[in-house]
Amino acid sequence: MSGGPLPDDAPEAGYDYDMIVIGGGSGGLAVSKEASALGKKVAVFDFVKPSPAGTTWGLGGTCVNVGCIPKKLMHQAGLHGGNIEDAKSFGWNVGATTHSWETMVSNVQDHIGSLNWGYKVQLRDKAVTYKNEFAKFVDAHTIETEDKRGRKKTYTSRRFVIACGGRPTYDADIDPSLYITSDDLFSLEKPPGKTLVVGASYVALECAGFISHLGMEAHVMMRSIPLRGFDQQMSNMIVDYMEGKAADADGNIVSIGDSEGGEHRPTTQFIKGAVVDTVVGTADGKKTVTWKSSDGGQVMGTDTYDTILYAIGRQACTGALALDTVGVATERNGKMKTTCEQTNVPHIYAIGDVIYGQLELTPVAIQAGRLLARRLFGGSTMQMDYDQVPTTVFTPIEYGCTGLSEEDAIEKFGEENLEVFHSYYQPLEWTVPHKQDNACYMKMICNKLDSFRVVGFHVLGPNAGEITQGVGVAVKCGATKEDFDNTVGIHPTVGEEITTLEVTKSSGVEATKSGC
Ligand code: FAD
Ligand code: NA7
Repeated sequence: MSGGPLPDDAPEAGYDYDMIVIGGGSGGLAVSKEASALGKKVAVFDFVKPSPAGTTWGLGGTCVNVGCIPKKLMHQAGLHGGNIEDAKSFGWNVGATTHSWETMVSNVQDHIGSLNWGYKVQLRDKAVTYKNEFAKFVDAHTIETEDKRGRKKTYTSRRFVIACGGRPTYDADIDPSLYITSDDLFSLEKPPGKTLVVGASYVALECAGFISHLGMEAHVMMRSIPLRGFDQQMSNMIVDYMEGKAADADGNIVSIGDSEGGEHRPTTQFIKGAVVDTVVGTADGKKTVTWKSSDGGQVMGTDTYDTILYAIGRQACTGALALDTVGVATERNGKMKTTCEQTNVPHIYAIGDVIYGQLELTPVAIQAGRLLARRLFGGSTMQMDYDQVPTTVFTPIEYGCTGLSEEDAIEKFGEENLEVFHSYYQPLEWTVPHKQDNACYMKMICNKLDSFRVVGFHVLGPNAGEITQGVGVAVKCGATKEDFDNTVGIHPTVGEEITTLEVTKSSGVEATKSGC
């Protein structure tokens, strides 16, 4: 179809498609498959511009290629190192072990390749047109696209869904050839070696965690607090664990591994209250970093690294969409404010990481996409609920949570109206290898004014994600503390702790444990 902009109420048959989706990641694939299943003519455009280091990848977006999937697999690779150590205590005669980064990357990338292929097959089976072309708007109902050979085309659609996600933020003051981001890490051909991770959130701590657990030195440069937005007690406990510290029986933070017979596990060094000042490449390909205090002040230190990994947040990829030509408003970070996933332009919708003020998580993008398609084309009225979304940070000690952080709960309900039940605990499987007694912790935040309804749940320990997924359902259903107490535990599991929490923070009674 050609011609100028079509009126918004033009018959759907007048356009090339009923719906064009820009971005074939978690959200874009979900919304396009659902809309097609509901009988609509749908096209999805997905194109990956190479990172400054030249990395590119296939269909499926961030999660599959440079996010959740390779991250979780490499986290698992790191945990296996610890499992091999633990196995000795269980009687296994384990010889000298080494880790091959190259083997891990090759196998992880093979799996990703199979997922990329699987998505193409799914789109074909579900009659969604897939174009490996980069899209931008030229008018309200038309996009112009460009493929990798520079060939341009235009397509029209009745509706659009912007699902173009985000890419890592780069430090404008540092030469990008001197560092990498999460876009590059998971496909690095050689091990990163001694690594400085800049940033102290989700991506930074997860990557530093598995790098150190794979046997390389990892330092984290944290300019303020860890895991901004997450419960700070839990976040600081993660840092303590990564630094090789944990609470003793009296609740004091001590270094582990120092005591005789104590645990020896890989640690990560934190450079706190600091930001990068300069990075200089050395003749042998290393990078010398100088850092200064984050209040902008004096130079604090310098060190030389094999790799610098920046994980200082992500920018929405909306800058290249020419959204101003169609009047879609964006915030300073490039994200869009939406109402029920609708932008300020009625026939243009947004889902996933590009929505302003919402969680950047794969299942959130998928759920929002599916529900949007069902509302648009299936007569559904079901809205996406962005509250009480469970999530997990895959640091060496995993952290799962759902509902409010303690800080947010206090702000919302008032400290006097909350009761926090908490406990340190030791997974049974940690006892034989004598792993730290009080590194694992759980707390349940309850609203006293509402039958002790659980408004926040937080757990630090092995398999935290698996536990939190189940608890997430209960919390979403409005479970009270009594509901958890009345549920019979599964023994001996870590999860049974949710049924036995007794000590309240307000009582001041020690919640630490020493052994089983
Ligand atoms: P994306 O998946 O980013 O997809 C957007 C797609 O659009 C991309 O393929 C992009 O190349 C393409 N595109 C962009 N612009 C255009 C254009 N103009 N034309 C055509 N195509 C375009 N979430 C979790 O739930 N659990 C985790 O454990 C987790 N771990 C993560 C680890 C890392 C290191 C990172 C970076 C993220 C992680 N996330 C995790 C977040 C998760 O990956 C994102 O929330 C999710 O991928 C967002 O999906 P999306 O559909 O919004 O965008
Ligand atoms: P986040 O969650 O946006 O966090 C960014 C982190 O980087 C945070 O610790 C920031 O510190 C820090 N930061 C930001 N700018 C700088 C500079 N210039 N120097 C040093 N440190 C800086 O980003 P992530 O990449 O971890 O995660 C983004 C999403 O991807 C996340 O929601 C996951 O779902 C996947 P601050 O706290 O602001 O001081």
